[in-house]
Amino acid sequence: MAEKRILVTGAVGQIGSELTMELRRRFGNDRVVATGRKTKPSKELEESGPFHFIDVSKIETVAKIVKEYDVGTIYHLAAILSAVGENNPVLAWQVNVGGLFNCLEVAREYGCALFTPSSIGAFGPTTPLDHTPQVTIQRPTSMYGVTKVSGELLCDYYHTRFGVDTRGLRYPGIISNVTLPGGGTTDYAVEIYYEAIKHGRYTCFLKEGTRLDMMYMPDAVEGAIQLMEADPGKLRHRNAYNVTAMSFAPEDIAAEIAKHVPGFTMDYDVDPVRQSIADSWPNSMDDSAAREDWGWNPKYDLAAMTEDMLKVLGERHARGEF
Ligand code: AKB
Repeated sequence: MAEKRILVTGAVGQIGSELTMELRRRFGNDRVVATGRKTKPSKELEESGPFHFIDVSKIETVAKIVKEYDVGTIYHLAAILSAVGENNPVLAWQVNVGGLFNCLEVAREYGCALFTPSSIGAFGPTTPLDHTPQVTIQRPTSMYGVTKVSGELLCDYYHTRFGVDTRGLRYPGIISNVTLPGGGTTDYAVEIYYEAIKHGRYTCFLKEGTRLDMMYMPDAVEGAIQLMEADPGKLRHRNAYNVTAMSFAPEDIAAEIAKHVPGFTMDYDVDPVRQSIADSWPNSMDDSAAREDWGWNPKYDLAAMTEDMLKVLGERHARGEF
């Protein structure tokens, strides 16, 4: 019998574009079906394996692909990020909750395993903000957070009630150099590298002292695949695991960049919407449950990530890509 295929939704997005290519490298190009909603995929993504446009808020479009390709695992990444969600709460609910609900229903019907990211956004101002425990108060104040908590509950429900193999990670801010993030609160930590290379300076929309958990993309991709490959018997949590790799404030990342970009400077022009979202999120999470249950062990800290980001983006800039 042919091996079941893997479906990635949101494959054109920040995480999806890199996760899809890594899944294709590991499991074979033809085994990984990439999907997006509107944005044109890169040439590499489109030509290395199957690609389709679907709309996760229309269940029949998800079911059709799952049936046609005999999908066994869904990486459901299509989502609206926190700042965009705050500007358009209705859209955030429809995509983040409606889309996940549809994917869970399809997973139930066709017997698929399902990965979906939760976020540090699933926490709120009444959560302990330092060493945030795996199981704790979750009363977020952003619409994004409301959709993430709802999604975690749905994953728990589908696992307990229907036996769907649901797995998830509470991602922190993800820093990457292939596809830009689309409207999150932690985006400053990506933009700062592009601006450092282009202009040697950056204006930050979060204020000094705003500490948040962060992670470099190679660890984010590895974590998702590692969790999906983990022994199901070892997984104590089916909603989402806390995972982090580093925690820093804007001035820390600026200081690290300045070690490589002489004369680099940063000033601040605070965006009140994103600042208030960031203030409601943890400073640093406790990810010991992920370490114990399935061996989470990120490789990149701030120094190693900064070195790699500046090298990769420096090469892209020299090629005239931005
Ligand atoms: C966002 O800032 O919205 C995301 C997240 C932390 O979930 N990057």
